[in-house]
Amino acid sequence: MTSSVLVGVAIDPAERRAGWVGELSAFLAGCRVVDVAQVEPDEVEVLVVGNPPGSTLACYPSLRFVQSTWAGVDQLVVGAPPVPMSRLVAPGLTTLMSEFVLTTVLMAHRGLLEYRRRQMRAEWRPEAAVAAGARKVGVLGFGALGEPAAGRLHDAGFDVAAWARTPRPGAVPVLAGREGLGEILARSEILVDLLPLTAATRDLLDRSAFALMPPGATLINVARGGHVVEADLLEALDSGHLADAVLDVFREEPLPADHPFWSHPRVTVLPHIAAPSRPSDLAPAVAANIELFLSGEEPNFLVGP
Ligand code: OXD
Repeated sequence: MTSSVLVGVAIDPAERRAGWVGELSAFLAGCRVVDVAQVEPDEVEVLVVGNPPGSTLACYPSLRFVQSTWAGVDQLVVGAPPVPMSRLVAPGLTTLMSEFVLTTVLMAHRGLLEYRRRQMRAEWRPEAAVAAGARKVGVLGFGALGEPAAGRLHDAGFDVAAWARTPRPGAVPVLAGREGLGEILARSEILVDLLPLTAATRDLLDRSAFALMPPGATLINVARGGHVVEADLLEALDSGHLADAVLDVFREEPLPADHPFWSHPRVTVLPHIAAPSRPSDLAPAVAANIELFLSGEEPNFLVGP
C-alpha cells in the first residue's frame, strides 16, 4: 500500500531537486514526492539522495528507506541510520559510463592527450598509429559499471582484461586477487579505475602500483579519488614513468583551486561528469526500486555499512 507515503528528495542544488521531484512524481503516483526543504524532516519516510555523508540522515526520524541516485555510495554508508539503502544500477548510468570510458581510452590510445601538449608548443610531429588490438587496456572492477565498460572496450577492438577481487567469468579475461592486481597493473598501457571505494581499495593506486605499470602508461580514474595517493601520482607523472592521468574524481570535490592537478601538463581534470545521474533517464529505475520497497519486497542493489 503506497498511498500518501512521503518521498523526500534531498539532492543539491535546488534546481536538480526540482527536476527529480518532477520526474519521480510521474512514476510514483501513489506517493507524495517533495523537495525535503518544503516539509518537516519527521514527515519523510523514503529519501532520495546522491552520496551525502550517512550521518546527515540522522535528522529524518521516520526514515524507512534510502534510495541513492548515484552508483557509488561510499559516503552514504558511513554513519547512516540502520534502514535499508540502495545504490543505483540502471542502464542510463551504465551507458553513460561506458561511453565516457571508451571516449577517454580512445583519446589516450590515439595520442590526443600528447598532441594537445604539442599544440601548446606549436610542434608538428605526427606519430604512427597503433591498432586497437595491439593496445592493452585494463579495467579495475568488474561490477555493474566495470563489466559493461570492459565489454564496450573489447567490442571496440582493444586487448582488454579486467580485475576483480574474486574470480568471475566474463567476455574478457578477469584477473583476481592480489596476484591478479600485479598482473593487470603490469599489462595495462591504459588503466581504467572503476572500483568502489572501500577499506580494501582506499589508496590502492600508490607508488608501488604505478611502478608496476608499463612506462608511458595512462591512468583514467572515473571511480573515486580516494583510490589514488595523489603525491605518488604526481611523482610518477613528473618522473615521466606515467604519460597521463585523466581524472574525473578527486579526494576533495570540487578540486581546490590551488591543487597542483589543475595546472599539471599531464593531468586532465574533469568535474565528476563521467556518468551524471539525469532524472529524465533514471527516474523509472529509482521509482521502481522505491515501489519494490513499499510493496514489501526486497529492493534491488541494497548496500550495507
Ligand atoms: C557516482 C555517480 O557514484 O556519479 O560517482 O553515480
